[in-house]
Amino acid sequence: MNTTGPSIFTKIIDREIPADIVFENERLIAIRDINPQAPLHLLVVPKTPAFANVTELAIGDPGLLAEVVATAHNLATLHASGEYRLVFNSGESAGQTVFHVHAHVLAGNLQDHTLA
Ligand code: D5M
Repeated sequence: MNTTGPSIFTKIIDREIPADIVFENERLIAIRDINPQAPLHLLVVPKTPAFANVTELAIGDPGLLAEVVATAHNLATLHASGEYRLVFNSGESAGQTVFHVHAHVLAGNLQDHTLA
């Protein structure tokens, strides 16, 4: 649970700050990462702020996690070849900086990249 006020993603969902939104429905939003690590680098973000990381999401709403994965596939197909890398940083020491669960969708020439 987020105890430090609205996350940057909640502010984007609420249109308080701008973002390049590529997909949105009632439960998810997808935006272009502000600091892309691959030719295609999207973030698929559940709108609920209830889950800080993918473990919490998997336990709390596995259907929503499945929707994140399906959306990643659909967007990688629409914006790239359909092949993609899905990354969930979970915890500060793993590189997580925003504690509102989100999937990094990376696609295109990833051979030279390690992790987002
Ligand atoms: O990933 C957090 C990601 O969020 C990181 O790759 C940068 C991205 N980010 C941060 N602020 C923005 C805005 N305003 N627009 C788009 N993308 C943003 P993590 O896994 O927590 O390190």
